[in-house]
This record gives sequence, structure tokens and C-alpha cells, in this order.
Amino acid sequence: MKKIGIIMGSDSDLPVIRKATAILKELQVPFEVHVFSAHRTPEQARSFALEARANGFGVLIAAAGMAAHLAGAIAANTTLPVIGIPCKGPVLDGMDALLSTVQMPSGIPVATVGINNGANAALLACEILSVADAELAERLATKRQADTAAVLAKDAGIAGRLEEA
Ligand code: RP5
Repeated sequence: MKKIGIIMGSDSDLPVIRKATAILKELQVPFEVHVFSAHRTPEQARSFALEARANGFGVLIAAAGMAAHLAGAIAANTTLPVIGIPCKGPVLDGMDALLSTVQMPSGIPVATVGINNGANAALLACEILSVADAELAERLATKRQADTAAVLAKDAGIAGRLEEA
């Protein structure tokens, strides 16, 4: 199976990445995690992207905050699908990173998930890999059913919880 590459701009982005790695572990998808910055370690970020396809990766996830150029910089150096996670920063609540990540020029796409949404980044990466992997597609379908059942259980219990309060 192809690996998923996860790059974060700083180790301060780790709480967001943990949401992604938890899902990849649950779905038994191999992954590798790195700290590379578009600004602080641009050469390492570039090399990783240039070599990613040859190194067995199928999808890349890039998470960064503030002036979040990481996903775009990775996408500029590979034709693998790149998913960007804008991370919430201390000043503009992640809107800075969201716009920096999503507003890519035509020709260099970055599939951008919501602010801090590591879970959706992992799920989308798995969905992309599942196009060529029937077993992963089955695990995704099973997870979707379980997630639906969990919400239905909340529906069944909500009236009782209102009574408790
Ligand atoms: C970005 O700047 C990183 O992705 C992180 O979200 C933000 C702050 O980084 P640190 O100053 O915490 O290392 O490049």
C-alpha cells in the first residue's frame, strides 16, 4: 500500500496532526511524519516533495499556521495529491492560514480542509488511496457506518439528557 506523508511546519502543530494519525492507525494505513517548514527549512521541504512519489507515498498532508505556505510549496514540487490543513495561530484564529492554504493559483492544487481539521485530512487521504485499494475502501465504509451509528445513539439519548439537566 502507498504511504501517506504528513508534514507539519512546526512541532507546535502536533496536536492537529495527532487527530490525523489516530485515524490512519485506525484504518491501518502506513504513514510517515516530518517537521519541514516552507520558510525555516525550505530545501528539506522541497527535497521531500520532489522524492515523495519515488519514496512510495501516494498522498501528502501538509499542516501549517500563520503565513501557511507549506502545502503550496510542497504541491509546487510534486504531482501527488496534496491536502492542506490550516492551523489556528495566536492572532487571527486560523483565518490567515486558511486563506494562505486554500487560495492557490490555477495549476498547483491544494485540497484544503477546515482549520485544525486533521481528521478530515486523514479521511480524505484514505479516500484517495481507496480508489485503488478495495480493502481500504471496505474499512472506510465500516468506519462510516460506525460513525453514523454513534450519532444515531446520541439522537436516541438526547431527550433523556435534557431531562437530567
Ligand atoms: C508555522 O508557524 C507553523 O506551522 C506553526 O503553525 C506556526 C508557528 O510555529 P512556531 O513558532 O510555534 O514554531 O510555520
